[in-house]
Amino acid sequence: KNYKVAIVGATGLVGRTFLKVLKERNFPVEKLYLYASKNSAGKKIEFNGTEYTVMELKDDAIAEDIDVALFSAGGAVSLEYAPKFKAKGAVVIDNSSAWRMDKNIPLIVPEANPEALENHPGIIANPNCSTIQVMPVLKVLQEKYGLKRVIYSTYQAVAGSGQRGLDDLEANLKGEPSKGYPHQIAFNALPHIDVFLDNGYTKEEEKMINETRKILNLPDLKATATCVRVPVRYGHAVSVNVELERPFELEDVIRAFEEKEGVIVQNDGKNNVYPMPINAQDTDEVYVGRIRRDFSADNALNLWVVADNIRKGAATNTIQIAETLIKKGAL
Ligand code: 11C
Repeated sequence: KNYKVAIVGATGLVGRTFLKVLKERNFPVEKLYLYASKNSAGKKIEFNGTEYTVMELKDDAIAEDIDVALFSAGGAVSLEYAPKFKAKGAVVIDNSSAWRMDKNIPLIVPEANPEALENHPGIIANPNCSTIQVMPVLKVLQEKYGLKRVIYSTYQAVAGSGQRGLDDLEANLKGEPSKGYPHQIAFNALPHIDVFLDNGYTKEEEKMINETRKILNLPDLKATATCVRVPVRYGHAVSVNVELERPFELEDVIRAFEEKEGVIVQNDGKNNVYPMPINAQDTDEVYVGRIRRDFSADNALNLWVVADNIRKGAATNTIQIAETLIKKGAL
């Protein structure tokens, strides 16, 4: 069967990547419906030999025969329109943070919790990019040894802020000030992603903690995070310190990562082999390296995890959720 696919936010950074990834993975598309804001309506986009015109997102433009709608147009649009698309019979897979922590909405990384798609309610949430990329790796450790505590420190690319982040970095490199970030990002590091909360954390840090607990179904997992924006164009890196419930042998951990679908081990520091954003760019895998024992705690491990935040962190994971639904006969 081929599917009628809607993309909401079709002209944004993630929206454009949806189209690229659908094409690359030969997703069985029968027809596309492309939606965006008024500013982008009327643009023409070619897909598999057919030219589509981007439509303005409004109630009377929602087609009646959409099978699956991929949303990446921000939380407010998702909150308003996901239920409207669902009411017309579409399954919505949403990239925004709007639905993620709703207890009725599954939050999915296919390599970690595909079982949570059973009896889904018609809206499915795609996690935050920095969370997604750590899940395939942590799932391996959870299954083999149990998780006791996780400490994240992130190094996040400007593409995480969309086109505006990329534009700020380029502007800074020409000596111009940032328009989106509160400070210069070129040659700098900002310990500030998303808004600050009253408890001193940022919302990005809170998202990583809460989403990890939900995806791994460990509501009491001890977890903390520090999220930092760095002047990298594409690809987030996360330093992960993890305490396990049970003892491990390092070579068993490495072998288990090597066997995990979607994970590539790059772990040969002496030969300068370790994951880097510049190599992860434009790929769909999660890369793990710097795998080493943390001698300061029992059963503890340090890891360095890198992925393309726009692909595995957003577009690819969303499309993998749709592919998983197809496999389960749920689309
Ligand atoms: C960033 N992780 O790098 C953010 C972007 O909750 O979907 C994605 C925000 C989200 O800025």
